[in-house]
Amino acid sequence: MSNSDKDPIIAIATASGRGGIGILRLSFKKALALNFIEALFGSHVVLKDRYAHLLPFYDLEGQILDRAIVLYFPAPHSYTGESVLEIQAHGSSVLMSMLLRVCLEKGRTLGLRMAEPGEFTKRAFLNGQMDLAQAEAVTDLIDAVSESAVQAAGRSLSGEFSKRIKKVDEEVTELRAFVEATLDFPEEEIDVLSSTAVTKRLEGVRASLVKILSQAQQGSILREGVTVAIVGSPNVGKSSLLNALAEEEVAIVTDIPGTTRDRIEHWVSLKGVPVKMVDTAGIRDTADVVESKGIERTLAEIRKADIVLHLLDASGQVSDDAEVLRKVLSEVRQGVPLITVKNKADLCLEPNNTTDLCISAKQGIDLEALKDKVLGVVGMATTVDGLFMARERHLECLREAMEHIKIAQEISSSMPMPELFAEELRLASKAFGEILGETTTEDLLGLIFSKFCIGK
Ligand SMILES: Nc1nc2c(ncn2[C@@H]2O[C@H](COP(=O)(O)OP(=O)(O)OP(=O)(O)O)[C@@H](O)[C@H]2O)c(=O)[nH]1
Ligand SMILES: [Mg+2]
Repeated sequence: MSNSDKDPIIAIATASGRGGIGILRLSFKKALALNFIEALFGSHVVLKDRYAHLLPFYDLEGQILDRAIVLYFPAPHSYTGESVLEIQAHGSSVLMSMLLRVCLEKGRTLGLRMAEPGEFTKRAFLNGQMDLAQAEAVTDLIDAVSESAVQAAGRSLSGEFSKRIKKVDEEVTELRAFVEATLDFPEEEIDVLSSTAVTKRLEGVRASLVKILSQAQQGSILREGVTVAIVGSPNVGKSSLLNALAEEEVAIVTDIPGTTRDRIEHWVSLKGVPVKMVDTAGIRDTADVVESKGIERTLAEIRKADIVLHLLDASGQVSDDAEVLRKVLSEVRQGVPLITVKNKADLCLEPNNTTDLCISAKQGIDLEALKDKVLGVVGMATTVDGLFMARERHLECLREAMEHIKIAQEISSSMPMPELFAEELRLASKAFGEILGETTTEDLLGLIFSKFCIGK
């Protein structure tokens, strides 16, 4: 039998491992509250709403396992919108699994089962405590890899992203209602679509969407991060650059060409944006089997990267194998920015009269400019404050909505067909609804929540 959204559920909410406190959480229908309190703590126990009680917790044989802080949140004033019991015990992973096992045993007759990943949040969503974009922000907050990502996820969680979506959806819906109202008066049809009121409002919707889309795109970069492959001839200083940006000795650096054989990745935070820097084997013609394999990996990295950073030697000491490099750089996927940077500026006697950035990985010269350049090509150069977190799924919905708005614009400027116009607006609204989870299918919901951690 498959699990139901109505079953009482339990999970350990805290991360496994040693910790001061470990928390178990149960969620169930309000009608079962007294039964659960009795089953877990005994018939004499009465719990006040949202009040911290210190209670002994016994195993099935009546042995005390721990004294725990117990909180009872009656429905609907809880995370899930159901009634919730929270048991805060000492954070030992063994103790936590014992408590979990005993709770499952004691709650067996009440139908208690282990929660699936994300099931608490799924219930919060199903019970209207939050919309889907907010629910997704919960796990984005937990998974955030930088301070900016935390802030952005927090903003989405508090509903800022959803509010923006709702606002533009409202504009679309009003406009649709306005046009649909005229369908009842066919003699006025022709004027309505091309009227300045409609074109202006539609243009306003498009402008709002452009803005939301660009901010959502930035937000999704905070979530997913950016992968930068550092490539170039041997000895140009790729590994030195990785170390300089990582501010630690991640990769081996020597003056022997062909030092790096394998790809070495390291996450760095560039002004709050998570960036995965990938150092690669220097590219040249070689008979060395190991080095060749390394260079094959370099090619694979070039194909995978969001940005390719092509490092050159500014000192003239490394003669680039231009032919090999040209071939290699033709591997760069279409639309992926290629940044050419010269290294060893400190050894460079002539002034840099190209537009290429000239840095020194070893001396730390102009690394800030390099960071700005990297952030610039992904549209993150300006401040990342005030962003909200978004996912690829949201971007797809926004792009779809945008398509429908564009078609509506074409219709309004060329054909007097209010039905078609209204239909495009309806489809745009549907795309917004998918972001918020109003029109999302059960399968997609399952997929989204299955990516959560257990206990959330
Ligand atoms: N003077 C100077 N030397 C540098 C600079 N950056 C790197 N080097 C030196 O250049 C040599 C090669 O540096 P690596 O970082 O190992 O070069 P690489 O591109 O990773 O080389 P492979 O792994 O062989 O492909 C080392 O001796 C570094 O100390 C720089 O900015 N200035
Ligand atoms: Mg190297």
